[in-house]
Amino acid sequence: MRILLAGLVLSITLVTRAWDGNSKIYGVNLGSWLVLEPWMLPQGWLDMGGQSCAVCSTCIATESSFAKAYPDTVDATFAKHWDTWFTKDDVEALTAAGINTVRVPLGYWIVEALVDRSHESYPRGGLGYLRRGLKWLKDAGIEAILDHHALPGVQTPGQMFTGNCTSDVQFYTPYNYHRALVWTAVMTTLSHLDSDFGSVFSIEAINEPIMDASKTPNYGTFQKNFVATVRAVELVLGIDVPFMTLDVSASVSNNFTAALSAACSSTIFTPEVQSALADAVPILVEIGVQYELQTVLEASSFRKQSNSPLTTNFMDMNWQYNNNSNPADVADGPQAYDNHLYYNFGGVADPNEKAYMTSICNLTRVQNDAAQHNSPLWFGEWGLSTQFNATDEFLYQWADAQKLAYSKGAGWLYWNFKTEISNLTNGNALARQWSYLEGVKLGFFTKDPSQLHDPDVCVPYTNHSTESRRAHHRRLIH
Ligand SMILES: *C1O[C@H](CO)[C@@H](O)[C@H](O)[C@H]1NC(C)=O
Ligand SMILES: *[C@@H]1O[C@H](CO)[C@@H](O)[C@H](O)[C@H]1NC(C)=O
Ligand SMILES: *[C@@H]1O[C@H](CO)[C@@H](O)[C@H](O)[C@H]1NC(C)=O
Ligand SMILES: *[C@@H]1O[C@H](CO)[C@@H](O)[C@H](O)[C@H]1NC(C)=O
Ligand SMILES: *[C@@H]1O[C@H](CO)[C@@H](O)[C@H](O)[C@H]1NC(C)=O
Ligand SMILES: *[C@@H]1O[C@H](CO)[C@@H](O)[C@H](O)[C@H]1NC(C)=O
Ligand SMILES: *[C@@H]1O[C@H](CO)[C@@H](O)[C@H](O)[C@H]1NC(C)=O
Repeated sequence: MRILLAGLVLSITLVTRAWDGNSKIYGVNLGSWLVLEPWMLPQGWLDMGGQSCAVCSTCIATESSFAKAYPDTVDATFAKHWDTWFTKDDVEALTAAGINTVRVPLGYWIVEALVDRSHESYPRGGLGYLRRGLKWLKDAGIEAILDHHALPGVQTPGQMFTGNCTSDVQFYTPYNYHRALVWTAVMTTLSHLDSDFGSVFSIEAINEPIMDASKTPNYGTFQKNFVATVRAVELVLGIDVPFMTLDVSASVSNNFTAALSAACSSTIFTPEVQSALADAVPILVEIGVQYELQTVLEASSFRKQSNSPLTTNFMDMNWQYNNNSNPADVADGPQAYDNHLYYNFGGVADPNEKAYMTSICNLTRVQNDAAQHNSPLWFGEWGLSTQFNATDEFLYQWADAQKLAYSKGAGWLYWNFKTEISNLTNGNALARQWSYLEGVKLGFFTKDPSQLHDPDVCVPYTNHSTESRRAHHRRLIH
């Protein structure tokens, strides 16, 4: 439960802030909303003025190249996209489909002050749409994970989802780690103090860093600083943080930004955390003005009595290799882990039905992660897409088997809640294997996400007995 004192208005909102670790996550990503990936809406992107090319660095195929090409109209063009790609009707459709959680991919540029406009360009105004969407989700009882999906300096080469398709990866540097921590301080503050953010229970530090840890220097230190930044903001808010106490002087107890400012000089925080908090203060003041949150941020009693901490979230340890750090080492309070699994890009299983089923039914990622203390683990991205032309009959099984595998962990979040249906996507050919709502419509997903068409779908692929294999063989032939 959290209590917000806004002036004379006392509002009490029920929020199960800390994810209890038991309830399963049945979720979807709100992809291509606040970080637009043109491949998911090819016609819509062309209509906006974007371009299509085989190598995304060679044309207008990302938000930054779009913003650079259309400096005068980019904000209005994107406002229209934000307004229409994810709507209240979508929230109703997700509710009807039993979805209880969403993962919201965000760019660093949603905190506009972090963009260095001398050489970076991104659309402005996304935060207003994020607030509106989170409020709808809260009202619908759907919880949200804020996913820092596109990092300052770009965290991985050659991808539309980083907002800037480039081979020049600059995220793993002190300057950009710092910007990501400031982003974290701002988002943590809003998650606790802006009632529209009431659906948020977790923040993910970084989506899909480079897998080869030798190319992500000091990522382990960043992980530590990420947790420390979230907990530092929470300590100022009066939320219990293990082994730490902070006296917030009465003189600032009605002005959160002032209290945060004062906390920056507290030596209980490392210099890097102090400086991230300090840089977040003026940004919060600005956001307060822009979104009429001044009362909440600067003129309300903010100390919490019973608010629970956010769940910090990282890609799991097994995402990386080559002497990588273990995010479990830096946990301080509730923390969860994220793994992504796609078969269509290759490298997971041979491109045929049997190999896919054998692989997913034997998946050991949950146990492997648990052995590294990376629990709870959710599968924050997965899909029905395949390297071969899948039949409808296979997709029923493929959906069931993946849901079964991922539910052995904390649950799953499908990529994506929807994709475009147009001539450029051959009607629903793209949506059939990438859109959850289309998959529900086509019957691949059960109406209740906790259910399966066939709970025994994996029995033939896990060698408990030769009898079960035969039983399945009959079913395939049938
Ligand atoms: C998975 O199941 C198959 C079929 O029963 C079995 O042959 C195999 O050894 C199992 N393990 C792995 C890792 O594939
Ligand atoms: C994209 O990334 C490159 C390489 O880091 C950088 O030089 C360029 O300024 C970035 N572009 C934008 C528009 O942010
Ligand atoms: C709250 O504190 C901030 C940071 O010190 C300051 O800029 C702002 O004026 C204060 N607001 C009020 C309403 O006192
Ligand atoms: C492994 O990483 C740690 C911490 O980042 C570092 O101190 C150590 O030198 C690395 N070891 C090797 C063999 O690269
Ligand atoms: C898959 O279907 C498409 C469209 O019908 C066809 O062009 C393609 O050759 C098929 N691919 C395979 C591997 O069968
Ligand atoms: C798709 O193409 C057909 C035939 O060219 C055309 O009649 C129809 O209007 C197009 N639909 C859309 C949504 O563009
Ligand atoms: C499955 O089969 C493999 C090899 O055929 C075997 O090593 C393994 O122990 C079997 N697993 C179970 C659970 O029977």
